[in-house]
Amino acid sequence: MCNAHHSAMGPEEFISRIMEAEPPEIYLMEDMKKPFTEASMMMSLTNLADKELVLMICWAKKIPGFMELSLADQIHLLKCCWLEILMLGLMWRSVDHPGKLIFSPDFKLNREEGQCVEGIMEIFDMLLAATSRFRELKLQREEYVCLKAMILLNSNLCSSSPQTAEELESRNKMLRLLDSVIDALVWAISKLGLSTQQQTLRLGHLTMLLSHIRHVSNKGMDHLSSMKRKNVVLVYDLLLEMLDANMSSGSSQSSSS
Ligand code: AOE
Repeated sequence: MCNAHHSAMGPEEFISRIMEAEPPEIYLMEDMKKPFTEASMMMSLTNLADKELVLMICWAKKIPGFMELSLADQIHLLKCCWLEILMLGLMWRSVDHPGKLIFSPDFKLNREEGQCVEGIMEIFDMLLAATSRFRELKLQREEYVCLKAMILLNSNLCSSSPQTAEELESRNKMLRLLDSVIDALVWAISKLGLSTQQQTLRLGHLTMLLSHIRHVSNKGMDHLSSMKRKNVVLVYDLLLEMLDANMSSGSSQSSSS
């Protein structure tokens, strides 16, 4: 019946809705037995991601219009971009702490601590570099929440062309939603008191950073799959179960189990 509330919403309200959707801070609440070993650091990172992913699903559901997409699109979008979303969140938490990655308030790492996990320092350096760029740009919270929603809605834009009428409709909804997020970002930038020229440049710089985040995420995925034997696979199965339980509740069609 009433889809596309968001297009009638206006950028100000749209931003306040996605600000409200922001997940709470997560504490790892483990007693960090420093120095880390490769296994203990990977375990802590995985435990954190595990908690964050549950909250990420709740977050996505609160984005105006997301629940009106087909369940298949909802799942596909989250599958495509979960590591990018985690990484952007990490960069945001770390933006005021040069040289450090603030995974959570009780789990902060500097690049040297990456030494104990094979191949992780390279990823840390890319994360730190992108974080520095956000610091240079003085990223604002309103802009950050828009970028995160953009990552989600942009993540499967170039994959498989829709076949059925339902798929086509969901894809069109997704594009209109992306329009709303872009409008919201433009509005947020317009509040900063810059010249029109500077506003346009800022929009360009911020959106170009998204391609770096995609790149780091791909590198992170490669790294994670090379770590597969270190219990990461086990968590994956658990997550899939939770996802299933979480997402089938909002489904419009209930033909599956
Ligand atoms: C980045 C940000 C953050 O908040 C937490 C983490 C923890 C791990 C870090 C990663 C990060 C940055 C890149 C690192 C990585 C460890 C190695 C890599 C440093 O180089 C990520 C731990 C990931 C654990 C994997 C769990 C499997 C998830 C499967 C998700 C999935 O396929 N679906 C369908 C779920 C989608 C849910 C929304």
